[in-house]
Amino acid sequence: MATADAANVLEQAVEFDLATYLAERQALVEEALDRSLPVVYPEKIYDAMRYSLLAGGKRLRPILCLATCELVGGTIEMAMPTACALEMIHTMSLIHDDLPAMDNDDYRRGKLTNHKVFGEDTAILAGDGLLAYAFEHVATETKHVLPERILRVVAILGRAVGAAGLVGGQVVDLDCEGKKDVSLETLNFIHNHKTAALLEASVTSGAILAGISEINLKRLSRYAQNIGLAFQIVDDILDITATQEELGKTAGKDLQAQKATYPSFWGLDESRQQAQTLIQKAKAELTEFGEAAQPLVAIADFIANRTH
Ligand code: GRG
Repeated sequence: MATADAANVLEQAVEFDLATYLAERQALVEEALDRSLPVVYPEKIYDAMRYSLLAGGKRLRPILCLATCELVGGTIEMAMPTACALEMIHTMSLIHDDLPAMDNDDYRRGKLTNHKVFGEDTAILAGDGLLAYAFEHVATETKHVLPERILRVVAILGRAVGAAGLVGGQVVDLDCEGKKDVSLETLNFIHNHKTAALLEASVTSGAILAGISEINLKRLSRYAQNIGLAFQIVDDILDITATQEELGKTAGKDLQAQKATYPSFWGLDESRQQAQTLIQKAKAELTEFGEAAQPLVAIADFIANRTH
């Protein structure tokens, strides 16, 4: 695509009504999540799973999955089970992250954390239940998609969750606690795995369900890796600059725990700059997709400018 055309796509994205787009998608995702997990016996575990799954949140991962499926010509219906599975996996990681053995937090999404309400034993099991159910849900509920694409998505989700993804990032993060000599390389490893891996799986899975080409899949992967790291830089900034009310969780935790963060390396201004650079790089990967990529362009900007 010529440079002028690329600039045009970015300009049109300014006019794109992201707030309405996000609100509509959030409503669809909320409804699908609610329907995905009815309460049956033993009610206690379903109540605990639903407590965190339906506690709000931006629903960014499912929205990205729906957006890339549509970008490649697929439908919302094709991607919704995977979109819900991504939110189940994300939610389980938050439940486990908040446990006393991990980050030990009392608040999440503006509510008491799962273990504070249901106890540690049930919170661990609620996370496990959501994780297993995510895979079941993709396998049993995905309709009008070739089985080999569904299988590929299952493999992508598994990799994003395990030691090559969230678990690997979390383990290095825990190892680094209290250390003063954490390198930028290690910090990048942690967040490429803890945060960017699931965002990348969100972006690629939707596109795979709709049958994307390998070359365009690589473009979307690079888009996702860039927004993933930018997302975490902004998360670190917000931990310093936002209030508990805005975040829905305890603010200032990184400073309190003397954790290595991007602002601790670069300061706030340079961190903002680095996030902007990553967002520009992410958006540059979308030029080939033309106007259809407007939602992804706008979501990248939203990530850089978010306040919670
Ligand atoms: C996945 C098997 C398995 C275990 C979990 C605890 C753990 C291993 C990993 C930690 C993952 C984690 C909590 C990463 C932080 C990611 C992050 C920036 C979360 C905040 O995401 P938002 O802002 O939250 O999208 P909302 O509430 O809006 O969904």
